[in-house]
Amino acid sequence: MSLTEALKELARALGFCAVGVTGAEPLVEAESAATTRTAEGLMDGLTWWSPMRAHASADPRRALPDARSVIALAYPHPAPAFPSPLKGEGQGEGPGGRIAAYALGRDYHEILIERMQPLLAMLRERGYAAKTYVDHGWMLDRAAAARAGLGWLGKNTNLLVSSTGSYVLLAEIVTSAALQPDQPLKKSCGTCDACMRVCPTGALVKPGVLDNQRCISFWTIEHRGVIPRDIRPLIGDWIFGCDLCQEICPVNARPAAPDAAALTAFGPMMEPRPRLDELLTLDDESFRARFRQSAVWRTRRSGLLRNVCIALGNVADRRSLPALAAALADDQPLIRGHAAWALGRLGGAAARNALALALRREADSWVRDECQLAIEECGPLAVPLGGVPPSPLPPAPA
Ligand code: B12
Ligand code: SF4
Ligand code: SF4
Repeated sequence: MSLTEALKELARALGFCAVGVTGAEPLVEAESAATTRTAEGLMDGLTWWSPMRAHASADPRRALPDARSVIALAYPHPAPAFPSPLKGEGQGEGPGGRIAAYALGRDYHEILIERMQPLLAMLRERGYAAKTYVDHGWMLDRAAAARAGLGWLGKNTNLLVSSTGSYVLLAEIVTSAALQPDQPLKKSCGTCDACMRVCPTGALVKPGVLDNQRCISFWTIEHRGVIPRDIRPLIGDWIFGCDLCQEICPVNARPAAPDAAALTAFGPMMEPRPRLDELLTLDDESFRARFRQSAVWRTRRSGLLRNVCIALGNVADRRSLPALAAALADDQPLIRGHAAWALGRLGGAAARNALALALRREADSWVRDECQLAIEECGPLAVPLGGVPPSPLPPAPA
């Protein structure tokens, strides 16, 4: 058996659902796509992204000058537990938020790095140099996978593995070994454009082209700080990532039976639709205990609770009013300001009272603005607060 065949066999035994090889030449077309998108502002907001990074990520030899081959790997992640419910459906005892399926178990970066170790060992035992990449390394993962014949790039920009779909995570091993290359697949989405039509924000601006600044996944995972007011209503009940353009994909609707052993690497799955008002009670310690092992950790507490407030504002279930009112006293202004926005969406006298009380003690100017705007969205005070609210509040009705 050749080294290429041995590596592929081992990769499959390790749970990778697709493995292919491509040469270590630069990913020229992908670099051009990345450069164009960067210039057009479609990558704006990713503070760690730059044209220099795009250029470096397209060159597998950058970190390993004697590289000859790239082994591209796809690992399955659990599919969403159920399709997105309609608004208000399945809310049980209180409204729930949605977490993208890839993040429901253990952080995939760790899983893929672990699973690649025997492949690295096989290469190194034979005297070859080898370097791993999983997502955060400087590599264009999808482009490498497509050139290595793992699947095709869908109109939702994701790599679609034939008979498996896009619920996969990608990794590469760049090596000095001269392996037998595979050819790119001659497959495409054809006339289907379901993902482009389902995207609630219009983020898929052209087939295969994503405007980062419109993608829910960007705002809920990558963006630090305040989420613009015009974006908030579009986020729906997503609190980490978004799977809508994958859930609709017909290739994902009929996948081959998932490798149960591979999925066990993700460990116990967290609740895919956690209660939003409960999440709002997490302090730093309980947030750590609940999410430290998961990709959700990336947002830290303040980012996740910001997202939770937005989801609560969108679901607009009055049962969440006490939790949102309590969040107006959080020590993080980011959470207080988004909680104020959510209360404005709920509206009514109780929300208005809570906002007016918060405004009296609030020192942060952005949170004050959010409180004032939210008060304007609520109905008039049912019970006057017993004092003249600070300007520019309208006078309480007699
Ligand atoms: C930055 C980033 C994001 C940004 C997106 C920024 C952007 N505009 O690309 C944000 C935070 C929004 C994001 C979201 C998601 N991401 Co992300 N992300 C990345 C990251 C770190 C870099 C991507 C990148 O280089 N973009 C630059 C553009 C130019 O490259 P590209 O997206 O690969 O685009 C290719 C295609 O669009 C294609 N193309 C170009 N023109 C055309 C035209 C047509 C017609 C077609 C069909 C294709 C096509 O060529 C491009 C080059 O290969 C990669 C990891 C990595 N190091 O590569 C993960 C990665 C792409 N993300 C991943 C995942 C899982 C997601 C989410 C599904 C998570 C979620 N559930 O919320 C969403 C999907 C959103 C979507 N519809 O794409 C996986 C994708 C797995 C897969 N099956 O493809 C990756 C590879 C991480 C990993 N190692 O597994 N992500
Ligand atoms: S992840 Fe969501 S917001 Fe982003 S392109 Fe897909 S459907 Fe649109
Ligand atoms: S939904 Fe249709 S167009 Fe979009 S990625 Fe899937 S097959 Fe391609």
